[in-house]
Amino acid sequence: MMKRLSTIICSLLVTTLCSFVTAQSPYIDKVYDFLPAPGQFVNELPEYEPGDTRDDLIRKAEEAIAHNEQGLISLGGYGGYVVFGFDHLVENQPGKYDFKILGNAFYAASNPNGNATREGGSCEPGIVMVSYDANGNGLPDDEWYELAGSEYYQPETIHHYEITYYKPDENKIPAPDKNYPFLNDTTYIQWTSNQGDYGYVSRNVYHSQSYYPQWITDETLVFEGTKLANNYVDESGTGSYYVQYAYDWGYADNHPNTDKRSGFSIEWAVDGDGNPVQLPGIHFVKVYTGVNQYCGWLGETSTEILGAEDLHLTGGDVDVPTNPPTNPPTNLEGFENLPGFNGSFNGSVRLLQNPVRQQLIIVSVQSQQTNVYNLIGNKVMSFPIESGTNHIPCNLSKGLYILATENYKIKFLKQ
Ligand SMILES: [Ca+2]
Ligand SMILES: [Ca+2]
Ligand SMILES: [Ca+2]
Repeated sequence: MMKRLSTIICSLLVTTLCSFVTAQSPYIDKVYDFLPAPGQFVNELPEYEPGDTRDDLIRKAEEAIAHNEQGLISLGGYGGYVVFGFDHLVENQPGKYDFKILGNAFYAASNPNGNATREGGSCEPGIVMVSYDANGNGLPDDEWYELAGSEYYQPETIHHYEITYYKPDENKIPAPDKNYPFLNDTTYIQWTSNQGDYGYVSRNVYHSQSYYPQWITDETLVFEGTKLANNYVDESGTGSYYVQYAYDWGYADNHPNTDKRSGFSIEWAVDGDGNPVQLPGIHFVKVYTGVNQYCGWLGETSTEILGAEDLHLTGGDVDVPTNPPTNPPTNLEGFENLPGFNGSFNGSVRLLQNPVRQQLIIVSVQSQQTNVYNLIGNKVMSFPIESGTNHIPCNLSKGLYILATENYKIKFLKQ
């Protein structure tokens, strides 16, 4: 009887262990959403077929990148995104890369200017966000957190950027580029942003299909997020050789897949105000194209995704080399002696929209005095802020400044 009982227990254990093991795939299990911004690969990667719905395209994206298929999907121009998930909690292990995202980034074999010290080639950085299934329903309907990569605190990085693309009239009279015959319509798809800039996604002779997602009937497409500074240089000076330089760390499709910097650590997570957040792990990932740039004959820069994997299951969970900061840098190049600065950042104040145009938009949890200093340490503005969102007119000349309260300090760029 004992033997029989232990056999039953053993087989139960084996069954349980087996189901436990088979339930944990290191790779993407499911794609939950997919919406590329307009671009030359839209409706091709994956392919739109007449009659396809949004669900069909989500399924096609899943067939391409889930289960280690390593097909390729293109997220199009700035803001285009994919949301995917794992079948288990990807653990946040301290000091370790936790998961990896596969793109198609590569470094150029040659650079006409011999700028060998910078890694560059085809690097199309995508912003990565993560989510923990807090309500346990298996769906990505919980809080999202951005992974603050190397550029997060750079003054050129714009947070809360919002772009609107306008559905094109496919039969409009094209406006070809006189100098670049491969651009056959330079006013094809118009876009505007909440920063006051605007432009067009051009059409080129290499891709003749519509660049606007055909399964979307809306007249406009709106995307919101963090926008990185342009990362390309026309190294030829004549538009024939563009190099997109890699950002340091923390972005998808930014370093080759063989580079450990295509890995991500969940410890980099911040909330919408930039406050660091410690998560036990994550179930869901969102990636969106993080630059809004156009490189001549290369077209718009678009992040591509081939897959993702849990590095704790594939054995690639090496140490994060330099323990990058998840807080704003505390060594602000000599400005730590500014009056009232105690060297810590408690997140009670945030500067929205950096670069600054006509006004400083400051969110604060308390009323307090606020000062602005120029780069030689002179106080150039001083004003009180209230609890809540403050709109402070700013007519400073163009340049870099420091905004400082008692316990918060940030560099900003006045445009
Ligand atoms: Ca959920
Ligand atoms: Ca980690
Ligand atoms: Ca790419």
